[in-house]
Amino acid sequence: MNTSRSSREIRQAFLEFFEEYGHTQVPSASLVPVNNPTLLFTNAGMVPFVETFLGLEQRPYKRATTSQKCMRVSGKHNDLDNVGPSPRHHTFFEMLGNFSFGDYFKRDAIRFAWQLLTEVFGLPKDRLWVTVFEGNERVAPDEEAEQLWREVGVAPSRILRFGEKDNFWQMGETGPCGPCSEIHYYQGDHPERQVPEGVNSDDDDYMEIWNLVFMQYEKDAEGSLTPLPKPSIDTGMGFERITAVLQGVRNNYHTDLFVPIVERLVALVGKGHSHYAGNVAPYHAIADHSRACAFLIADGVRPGNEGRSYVLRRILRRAAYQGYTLDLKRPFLAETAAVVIETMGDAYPELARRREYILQTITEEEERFSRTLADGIVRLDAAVSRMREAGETTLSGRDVFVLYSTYGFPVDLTERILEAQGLGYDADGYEAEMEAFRQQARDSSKFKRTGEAEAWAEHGLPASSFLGYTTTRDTGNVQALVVDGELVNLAAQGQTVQIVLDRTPFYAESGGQVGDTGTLVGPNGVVRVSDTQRPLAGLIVHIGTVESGEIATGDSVEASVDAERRADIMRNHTATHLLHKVLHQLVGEHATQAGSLVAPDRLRFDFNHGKAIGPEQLREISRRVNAWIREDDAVDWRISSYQDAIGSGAMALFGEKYGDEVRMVTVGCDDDSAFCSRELCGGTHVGRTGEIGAFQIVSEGSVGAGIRRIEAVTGRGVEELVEANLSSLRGAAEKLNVAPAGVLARIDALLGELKASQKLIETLQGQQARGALDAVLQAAQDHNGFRYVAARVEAPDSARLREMGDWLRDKLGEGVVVLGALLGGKPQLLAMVTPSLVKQGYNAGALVRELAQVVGGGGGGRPELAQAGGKDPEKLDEAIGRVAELLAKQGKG
Ligand code: ALA
Repeated sequence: MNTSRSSREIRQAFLEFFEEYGHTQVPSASLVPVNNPTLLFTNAGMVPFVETFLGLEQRPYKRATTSQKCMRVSGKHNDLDNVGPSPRHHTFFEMLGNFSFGDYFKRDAIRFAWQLLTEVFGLPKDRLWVTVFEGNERVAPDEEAEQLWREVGVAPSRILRFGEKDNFWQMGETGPCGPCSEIHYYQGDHPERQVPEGVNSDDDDYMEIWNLVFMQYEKDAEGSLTPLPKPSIDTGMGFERITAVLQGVRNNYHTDLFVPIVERLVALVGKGHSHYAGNVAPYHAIADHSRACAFLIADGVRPGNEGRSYVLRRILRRAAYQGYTLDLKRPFLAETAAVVIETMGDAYPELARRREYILQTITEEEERFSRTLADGIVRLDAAVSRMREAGETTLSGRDVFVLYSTYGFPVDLTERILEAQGLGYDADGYEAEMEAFRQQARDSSKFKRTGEAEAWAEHGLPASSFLGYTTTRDTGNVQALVVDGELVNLAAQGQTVQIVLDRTPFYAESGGQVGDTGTLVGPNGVVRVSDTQRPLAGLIVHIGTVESGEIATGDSVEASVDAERRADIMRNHTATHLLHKVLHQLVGEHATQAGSLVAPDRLRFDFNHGKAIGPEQLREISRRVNAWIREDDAVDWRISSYQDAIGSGAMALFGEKYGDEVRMVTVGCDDDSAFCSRELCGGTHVGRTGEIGAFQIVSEGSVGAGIRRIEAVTGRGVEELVEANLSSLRGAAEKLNVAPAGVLARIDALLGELKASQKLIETLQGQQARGALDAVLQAAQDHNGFRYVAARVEAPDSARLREMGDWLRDKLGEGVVVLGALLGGKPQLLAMVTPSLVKQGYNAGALVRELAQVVGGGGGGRPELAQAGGKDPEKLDEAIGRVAELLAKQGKG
């Protein structure tokens, strides 16, 4: 065995071995599965090929080999809790695999695997074990595989049978599946003591390294198995494990994949290697999670509270918390993630490309977590105080769960804090909450398929050729007509139809570009096409209504796309590429596409960026795109291999699935061009940027955490925008009676005038009110040696009424004030009595109570100040009129 092989060489050796046997090397797909919102993460090498196995998608090759980025943190394959303590479990890992899509089957799969392990990797045969499926009520025991293993030279005593759990593989509750055969490796020190019982046991000396799945069935939601169109092969070798074996170490964390990360961490913690040796679990968990975080963020996932984002948040916070237990109290994960980027950036260029963004995202989330940790401690303290008051010593499972789920507060931290205070928590209650939570996660990871694609696949139609890159009008033959979900031979006037032609210039909606509209004119009728869709790769379906006559299969039709609409779409599509590139230049490389709509009237572009883009920067973006338009650069495209395209710097989109052959659209990039965009794209584009005419951003905003949206118009859209804006400007100028250029100055002047007028109104109102109050004061009457006022006034609200009362009372010095006003049509009364008169028995509260009765209301207050409301506005004057009489009564008392 060659122990000096680096992990990079091992990966390469695997892929090259299969390439020699006619397998196409396909780059790893994104960790975020395409078109599959229900599968959280790519969790096996076969995930990108699911539709190929099911026969729904054709690829240009029948054999493939990959090193696929995988995550297993939720759903059926969930290893999170083992990560750290276990020497060989990971959240993120690489899966090496070889695939046959209806080409070779068991015999070659077994032959290849054995040859690679024993000849290329040089593993001793007497340390290898293989397992096969023992069968169940539906699937027979895999005697064939057993026989084939014997034929390649495996001793019969080393071939074991196991049940469904180990030897029947499925990705999720539904989807492609089949019996499998695993290869295990004995890594112990006593090969002579190997026993069959060690395989699939807890004994660490025995380790599964490779799984060969004989894909034969599709499992549906009811659990029934339907044979696949063609038996296929899917294999998965744990890359970290085989690296450990070939580097002669028993722990994956001791391979060159992890050592550099752990070393950086040891340096950061600063407690030396002996501390690491005594605390491997947190060191290893952090190393694992640093990889997961870097790769997830590189694939466009951001920390958040739902789905994938939540998983990233949990992993990142789990790592931050492990650091906390190592006394790392400052953000540190960017440092360990940087090692991941340094060591794996060449195999996975997306890491290197998005380096700054990855590190920044990690640090921001760590900072958020340390604030949450502080909040969680406050919450926990409050819960502890409540417990103490109630004389309890056990914190409820619900509380512990809420701390965990809401504050990301790890349960062992809660436990430690409680313990330190002689308290405990309800572990069973917590487990029950967690189980309910896990169940939810499982339910949402179920694998589903769309019925539409399935239905079309059943019709088994050949792919249509797309002519629309070079023309908008051509002839084609009707291959299939569907009315109400059924294949028909004829559709008549008024019917809604779906039509497949052998060739068509109509573009089917994809990559954000909307489907074309137009007409299909046949010998006996006309179909108006209102949309074009692509339910399956390669299948173009025209959706429309038979406008006149009828249309039949076999008809030769003249297919005409609405050319003007299409031209508008093409302008917007090319402009989207220019915008994307300019965003990279002005906002940063991380500003990658998160969604896009290319319609005739506008383009909408969503991209990853954490904050709003200011008006000046928006103007600069528009200016640059327009400069590019004026450069009139050629827009070219060519088909190339994915590798070459990426190698030449083309932007590939996260979450997009690319075949081996891709279409690369290039704008500029030659010697005389100041600009250059290269993007993988199947859409239709203008021939030169000058055709776009002009570009104008109409809005910028947020559409979720970390995602911004720009909407813009081009060509005719800009014309319309300019016209609409100019016409309202002209309208305003006309109304203001100035030239358009003078509108702003005129508005400023008018606003100034308006403000001055408002001020004047306020002053006059104040004066008027004071005048009225003066009159009230003048009319004060004498009573028993003091003066009082009793008057009806105008007041806008009770606060102003109160102010008036204060003013009058101050003017009187000693006395009584009673005011009545209608507020919102309802009578309101206010009474005030100065302190010396209160001593003599006068009482504002008693006054108001009696007066309020007159106006049909109630209220009261203190002897010095009281207020009341009533219902009967007609009686307000009568109430005021009774003041003298009431004062006379009070004075006597
Ligand atoms: N898809 C198989 C696995 O993940 C190879 O084990």
